[in-house]
Amino acid sequence: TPLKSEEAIRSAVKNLVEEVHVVDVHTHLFPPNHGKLMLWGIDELLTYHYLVAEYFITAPATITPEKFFALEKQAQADLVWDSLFIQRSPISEACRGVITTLTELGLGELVERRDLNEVRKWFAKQTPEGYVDKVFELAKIKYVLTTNIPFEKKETVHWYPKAKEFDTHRFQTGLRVDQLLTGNWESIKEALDEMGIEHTIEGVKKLLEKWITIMKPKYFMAAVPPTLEFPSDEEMSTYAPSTINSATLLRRVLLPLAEQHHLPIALKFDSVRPINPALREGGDGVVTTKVSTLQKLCLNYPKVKFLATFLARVNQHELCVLANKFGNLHIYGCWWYCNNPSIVEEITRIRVELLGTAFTSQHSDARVLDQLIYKWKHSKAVIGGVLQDMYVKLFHAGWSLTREEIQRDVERLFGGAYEEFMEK
Ligand code: FIX
Ligand code: ZN
Repeated sequence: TPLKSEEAIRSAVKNLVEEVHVVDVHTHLFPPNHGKLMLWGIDELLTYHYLVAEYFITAPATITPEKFFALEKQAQADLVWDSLFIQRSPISEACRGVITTLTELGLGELVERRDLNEVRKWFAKQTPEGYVDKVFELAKIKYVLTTNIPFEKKETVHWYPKAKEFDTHRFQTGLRVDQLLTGNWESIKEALDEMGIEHTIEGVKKLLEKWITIMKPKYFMAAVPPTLEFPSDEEMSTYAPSTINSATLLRRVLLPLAEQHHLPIALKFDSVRPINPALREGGDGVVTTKVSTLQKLCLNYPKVKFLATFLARVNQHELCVLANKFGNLHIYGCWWYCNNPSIVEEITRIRVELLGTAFTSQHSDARVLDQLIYKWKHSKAVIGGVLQDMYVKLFHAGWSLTREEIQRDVERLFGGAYEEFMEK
């Protein structure tokens, strides 16, 4: 039965978005059996690189990044807590996220008392396995995609020579290959040596094929360095066979592998790393690159599927137009510096207006398990609000809507469209 009024539509959309179980198409999470790689709990939340960067804007000159990072995690967390939550109100998006998370976990009273040590005691009573269940349930997650880097020893020990079981029901893998696009030959060489593979382009292909067999990834993923230009065939043909750089690794390794193994490539554009190295993970910046690099990829490689997200706000409109032209391109999420309510709202409006439901409205990029709770709650509030407006406009245009129809669309925007794209 059609919904009869604007109010009925608004309330149905609000409720359906709140209740939908999401596919989180990009995170940096690990399952419990990957030991220390699984980050969770209050001290990890407080030392998230977004908060560490924010902390340093306020930190006294005596606490340099070097000194800060030399401290124990708990001491780092104490500094962040004192500066960003006690000395001033935690109104930034990253700070508010910590509060939302704790509140949703039922720790509102401890937050009210600003009692960090009691919060720590609560977390000390959780087990990693039990906590994964709790967070997935609270955040309403179907499954997440993880970031798995075959060039990072601390990760590969969990896979090779003997692979640990991966809870693929809730954690699906993504093969992260930034080293190819940055042409980081040193680190590629190390990974080749580890498996006794020769140092050639063919060798890099072999290496990645091994990792595809081991990790069974759903896609390749890489951040695109701002300097990477799509090389012309002419340029490619002039490379000496021995020259190994990012252009060769892209054209002769990554793209052919993606095609042969039917693995989409998820790209992230517009980050520049690092603009302040002392801040470590928090030191990366945003830069506006050319959306046409992606257009050339989509056009020249029609058999390869691309997932893409851009960090620069100004590129969002151009990206939507591109996605409107290429069936082998799927937009996902509002990444990092775009994952703020004001920008999520703007981006979501443009996307719905140009693409309907053929995109993935958000990914969490969570590094700390608990962040799933706030990232999804905050995003859903904004995206849900935008969708309410869209459906109300459609209603006033003369289109009747049922709750089931809205539910179908909402499911697409929070994971269904991604799954349809992956199955294409
Ligand atoms: O490249 C990425 O996947 C980025 O998301 C991260 O490197 C970044 O540090 C981050 O966590 C942003 O949200
Ligand atoms: Zn990420």
